[in-house]
Amino acid sequence: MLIKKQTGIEIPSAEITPEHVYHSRRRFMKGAVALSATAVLAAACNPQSNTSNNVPRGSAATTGEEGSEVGQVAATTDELGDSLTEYQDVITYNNYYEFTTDKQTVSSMAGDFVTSPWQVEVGGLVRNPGMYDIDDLRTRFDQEERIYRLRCVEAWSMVIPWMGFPLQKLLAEVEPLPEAKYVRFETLYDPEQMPGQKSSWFEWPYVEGLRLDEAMNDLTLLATGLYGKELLPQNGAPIRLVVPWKYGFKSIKSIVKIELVDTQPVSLWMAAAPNEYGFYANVNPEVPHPRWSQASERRIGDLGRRETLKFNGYEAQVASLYAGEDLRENF
Ligand SMILES: Nc1nc2c(c(=O)[nH]1)N[C@H]1C(S)=C(S)[C@@H](COP(=O)(O)O)O[C@H]1N2
Ligand SMILES: [Mo]
Repeated sequence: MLIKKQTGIEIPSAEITPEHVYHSRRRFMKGAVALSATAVLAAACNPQSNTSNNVPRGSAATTGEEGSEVGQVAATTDELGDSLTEYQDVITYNNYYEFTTDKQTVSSMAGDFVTSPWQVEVGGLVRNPGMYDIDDLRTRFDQEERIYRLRCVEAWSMVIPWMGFPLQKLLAEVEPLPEAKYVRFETLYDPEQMPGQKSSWFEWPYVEGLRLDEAMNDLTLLATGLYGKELLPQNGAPIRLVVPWKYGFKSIKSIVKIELVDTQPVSLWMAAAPNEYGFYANVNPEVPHPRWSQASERRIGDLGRRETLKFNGYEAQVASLYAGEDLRENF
């Protein structure tokens, strides 16, 4: 039986140390600490700093405002029969370090983020580079609904009905050259709008990458909406990547640049924690994170934990991408 909580999500039981706290501590101990770092550390470790933040202006989360309606949600479960995560949970429990490392404050902090006008530059090793306007991207390719499980590396997960189009359609249009081996993605860099980018813990902007064959896989989605509504800023508006068989951090938000390249991109997380986050980051219950197991996960809205599935349950669709490769080596 599936037991659902009555009242949205609760603060996670912090069975794991949140990433930013750990890195703060680690760098602190290394002595590589600037003045602002002390503040970050204090904020991260002080539970009161979480509650002092919940008074922001009218944002989606605080007003209950939703994204504009653009479609309908056809199903109530994914293909495994797992229930969709409540919309309110999807838009109020977010990882978006450009705003804050506090998941439950992202939605209010991101409320005023300007997502229009917006352009995405697609270039690098392609025959037809171009600037795409977001409105063009929304209408040029059929918007499909894709219900995907999202598995965060922190061992929580959701089931989200996305809307968008396969990245392969955009790539087909720009025509990667034979030398192109990887796709590199970049989030907007705008510290005035995204205060988290003023933090020197990370090398901004957020960067992610895929091997070209991963990028061309039919599951790989450029999402512009969820739950039949336009994306809200906290979920990566106006356009973000969704790669459901990889840990959530690969699904980069608010993309402004897509570049075809011949060498493996270095992602923000690879640079920040090279011993923890590899380029591939495929969901794999058998490969623990250095500090916690990945064998199980907490589905937001459920009680208890469930087993984590290899490739997040998408083995049939993606295992062939890694035939003959060592999945531990290639974490
Ligand atoms: N630019 C950017 N993209 C990002 C992140 C981020 O901090 N910045 N967080 C990632 C992580 S860790 C996860 S789990 C997912 C969360 O997506 P959601 O908030 O829409 O559920 O976004 C990913 N994309
Ligand atoms: Mo994540």
